[in-house]
Amino acid sequence: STLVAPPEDGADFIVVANRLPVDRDTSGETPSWRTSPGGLVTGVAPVMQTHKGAWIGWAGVADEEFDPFDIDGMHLVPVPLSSEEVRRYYEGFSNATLWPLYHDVIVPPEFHRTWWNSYRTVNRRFAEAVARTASEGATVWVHDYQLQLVPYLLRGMRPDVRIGFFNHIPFPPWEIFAQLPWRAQILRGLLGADLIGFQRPADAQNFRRAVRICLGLPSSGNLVKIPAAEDPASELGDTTTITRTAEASAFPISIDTEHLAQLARDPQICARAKEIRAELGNPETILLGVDRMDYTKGIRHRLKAYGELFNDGVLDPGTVTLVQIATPSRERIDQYQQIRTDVELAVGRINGEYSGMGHPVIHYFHHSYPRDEMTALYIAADVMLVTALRDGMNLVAKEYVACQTDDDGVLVLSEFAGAAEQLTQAVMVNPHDISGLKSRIAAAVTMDPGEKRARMRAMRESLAEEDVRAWSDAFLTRLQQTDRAGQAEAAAL
Ligand code: GDG
Repeated sequence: STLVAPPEDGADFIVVANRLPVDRDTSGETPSWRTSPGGLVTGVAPVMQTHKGAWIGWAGVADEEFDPFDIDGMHLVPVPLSSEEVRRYYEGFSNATLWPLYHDVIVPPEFHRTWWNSYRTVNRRFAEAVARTASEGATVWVHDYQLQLVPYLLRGMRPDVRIGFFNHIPFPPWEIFAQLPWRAQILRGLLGADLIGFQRPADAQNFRRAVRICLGLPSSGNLVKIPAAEDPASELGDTTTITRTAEASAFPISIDTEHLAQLARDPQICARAKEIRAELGNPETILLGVDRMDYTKGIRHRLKAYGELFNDGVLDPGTVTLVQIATPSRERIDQYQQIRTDVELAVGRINGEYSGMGHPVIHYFHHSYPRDEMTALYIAADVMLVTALRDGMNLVAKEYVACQTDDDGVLVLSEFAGAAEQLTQAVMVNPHDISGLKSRIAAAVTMDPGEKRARMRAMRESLAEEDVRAWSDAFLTRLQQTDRAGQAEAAAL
């Protein structure tokens, strides 16, 4: 790559993500921007505000270019995408190649060279936008699987910046990752970062093993040694001079625990929780599922187990109901249309078989809700079902726990969600084992109040400490240290 000179008035701290944290609102006379607060915003906002910060990403509107703008104390730099790029880079390579590949190939990933070319083009565009925005020696934090080539490309353009990367989804074992025709390029792309963060130690380990097998680069502990030949910022082309190191380790993401607990204590939201319970006909037990409509979330497995519990006479359709919210997601992708059809068929069958007049056993919603309503649902639910077949973390599980301020609720949690490593007091399930899932759901429904409280309190206490601020602090602190450690290590070799 060609070197890019730092701009005069650049930003010292840059977040790079596929999406900017805003949505375009075209309902009014003049179009405007609405912020869409997510966990990442909470995690990085304090750093954005104390530094000269910027966020670089796509504004969510294809075929349109927007100038940089400021909103809620953040400086946003939009990167344009054409509708063809949305098809190939985003829906294609990101969500129909990488997403299933990184989630244990639950559905078959598709490999298309046209998608890969588009992914490269778009990653280069993002890297160029960062190179033009970052001040001399700036810190750049790149997020997620859509942008895995950005660290390498950026390092080639701007060797002076410090680069962190965080992968929000799992990193697969080599035996699965090896299917990817462009596996070496992806690994090199990530190794352009000084620090590569993953949700679980096992993800970091999978990555380091892939680097060893595929690129022949050994690691010591969490550090990968990068030879000159693999370093876009080095003039030397050899494989024996180690120019720097990259660290790959785990930084489990979390939520804004205190904010959620505050919402959960808000009298209006508590009143709404009671009202929801009444609207559902005051059942003895409310079970809840909240997921993006995605085949990774195990919604079908959950429904199968739930339906069988009525058939077996373990659950009574007169006293139990399940609220399943499946937020619309990636709706133009075939596999997402398929999972929606499958879920809706299962809901229809189970309701048709077991519901009473005015008492459906499943209340199913295919739309999204405001945060307050979600919180009221979390409070109202007696049992939360998180049965993902594979999930990087799963924030829904953590949000549910944070909202149980009276410690009265049970979390059923898949052992295949990253959250299982922190929420160890949950009722753990293997969602593939339908018998096991059934008996755990039944145990959750009938768990005695003392045990419920003890488990919930332990989980709530751990989340009070391990919130999203602690996560971003840990990552960014490590990123500042890694460079120094890396240089010392490289010099010693
Ligand atoms: C990816 C990884 C990892 C959902 N429906 C509504 C709504 N939500 C919110 C939830 C939660 C978020 O969306 C979903 O986060 P998850 O972590 O559960 O899952 P993914 O979307 O797959 O996220 C995942 C995460 O990145 C972070 O690193 O944990 O493993 O797959 O916050 O509450 N929010 C509102 N209305 C809805 O209808 N307001």
